[in-house]
Amino acid sequence: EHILRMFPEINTQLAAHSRSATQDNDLAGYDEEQIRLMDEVCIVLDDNDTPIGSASKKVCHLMENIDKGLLHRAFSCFLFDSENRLLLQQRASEKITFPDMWTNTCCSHPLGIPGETGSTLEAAVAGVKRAAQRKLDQELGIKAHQVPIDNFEFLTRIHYKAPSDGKWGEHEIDYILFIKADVDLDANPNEVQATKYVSEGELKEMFTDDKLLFTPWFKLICQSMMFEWWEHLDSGLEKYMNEQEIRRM
Ligand code: DMA
Ligand code: MN
Repeated sequence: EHILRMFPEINTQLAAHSRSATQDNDLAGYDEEQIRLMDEVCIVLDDNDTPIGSASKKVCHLMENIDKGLLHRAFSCFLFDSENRLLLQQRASEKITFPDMWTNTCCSHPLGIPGETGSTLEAAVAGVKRAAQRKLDQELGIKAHQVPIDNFEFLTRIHYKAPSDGKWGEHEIDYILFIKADVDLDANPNEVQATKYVSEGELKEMFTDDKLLFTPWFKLICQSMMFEWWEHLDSGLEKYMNEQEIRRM
């Protein structure tokens, strides 16, 4: 409860105390659509992933709040085609956090709305799967019928913190979701500037190219479990699924 006292910006109900991002000095000069998305409502968490309130995407991503301990819920989706190649995206220059960087298929936040929140792990997993289906369409133009909710697999949760540029950053409990699907892409240029399917070898090769930038969470996941999970995509992935413990990174 003390974290709520530290953050007058956090709403315990959905009443918006803080000023709308569209009329905000912190956001002057950024892309209009990305500014609008900073008004999305994120789920604020305690260290055990229990929802304790909500706050705007803007409030959750300001380093001055993160430095005081503000934490929110997120997901990272990894989509593999039938040849087990991973779909990567390069973030648009318009993104306020981590622009131009290569990363996993799709990342975002479940919203503080009924279908996407959840206090039990089971309900939270259902919520992030819905959020993943929503954002795969918004970022990459992948229609929901090609990525049915029941085809997402939840692996584990990663708690990590990463600054972006000094002013902005991430501090999240990040739900890792895998899905195998052959999909049609129609990338939204406000979100994604390039896409690429890679094999394990091709991704390792990309990491050796120092002209390419990668997001910190994608690097953390690749340095830890990614390649082991990838090896088990078609057999034995079950033993990595539904991990109860939060991995702290
Ligand atoms: C946020 O991703 C989630 C993680 C795991 C970093 P993002 O910055 O791509 O979110 P959004 O697409 O909603 O801006
Ligand atoms: Mn975030």
